[in-house]
Amino acid sequence: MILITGASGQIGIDLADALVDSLGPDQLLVTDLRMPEKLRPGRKYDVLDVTYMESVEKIIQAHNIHTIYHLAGILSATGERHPELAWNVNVNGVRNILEAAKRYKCRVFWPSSIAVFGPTTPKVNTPQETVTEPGTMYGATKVTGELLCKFHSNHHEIDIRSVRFPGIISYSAPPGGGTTDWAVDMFFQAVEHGSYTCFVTKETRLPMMYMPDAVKSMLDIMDADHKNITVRTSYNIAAFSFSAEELAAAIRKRIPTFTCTYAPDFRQAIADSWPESIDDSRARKDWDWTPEYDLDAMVDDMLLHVRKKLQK
Ligand code: AKB
Repeated sequence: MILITGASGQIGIDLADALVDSLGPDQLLVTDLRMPEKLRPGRKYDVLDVTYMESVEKIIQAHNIHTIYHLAGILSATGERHPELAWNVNVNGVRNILEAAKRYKCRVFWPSSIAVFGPTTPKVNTPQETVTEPGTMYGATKVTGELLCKFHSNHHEIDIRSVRFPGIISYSAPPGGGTTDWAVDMFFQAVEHGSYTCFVTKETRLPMMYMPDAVKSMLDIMDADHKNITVRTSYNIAAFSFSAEELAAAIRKRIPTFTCTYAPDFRQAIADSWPESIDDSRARKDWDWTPEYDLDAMVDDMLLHVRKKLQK
């Protein structure tokens, strides 16, 4: 059986749907700190706090888990406000999962982030192997996680695969506590209210990706031949980059009355420390990574689904 941790989060909901679609029902155990209000068919639910090793082991044993998508984690903005929580959940969580994967011979997917990069990293077309000196606690936990993945892959021969996600745009579940959340909020506010106050400046440009491509990246890397995986920290992956002003313009093309104002807060400094664009040639070469959505296709699809969701 496959285990997803943090399954009620932004990525977990869509990944679970994709796994149920491709594997059929009853292959999936979805877990989070609390049971969700709405249970979906085709999967089993349980409660799991990944910071407790005994709980992680119990779940893996009880459900005969062979593959783990370890998505439980604290994002960048929450991590800056609650650094100890971020360290506990992100570092102790991944440590427990990797330790359990070693004992029970599980394969693991773990998401890293562009947050491993920082002010001293080249900002444009950021290479796979480069300076990783993040200024945030979230970034520090992701660098540590990447090194733990590499250590366990090399020393214990666990099959761990990872990608460095950019900001992810989606409509199923809201992101929580990230610096790139403005790109999602802008769609919902544009459809609901026709206006949005953005918490980064209009010039802020970040790498982003539409959720179907994020899900595709996880399934593709997990399907790839073991011998082709040459990066055991985490792979750079990219789809497109845009500034807040460019996203607002793309939405305005479809909703001409939409207005966007800018009121940067503490998240601006985090955004300023991250790359503008990412070189993902290694992922393309090793496991044929290719995103399907460009900016226009993403905006069209997002507006369609957000309108449906908000009944507008
Ligand atoms: C965040 O903004 O914290 C995340 C990320 C880029 O890892 N979306």
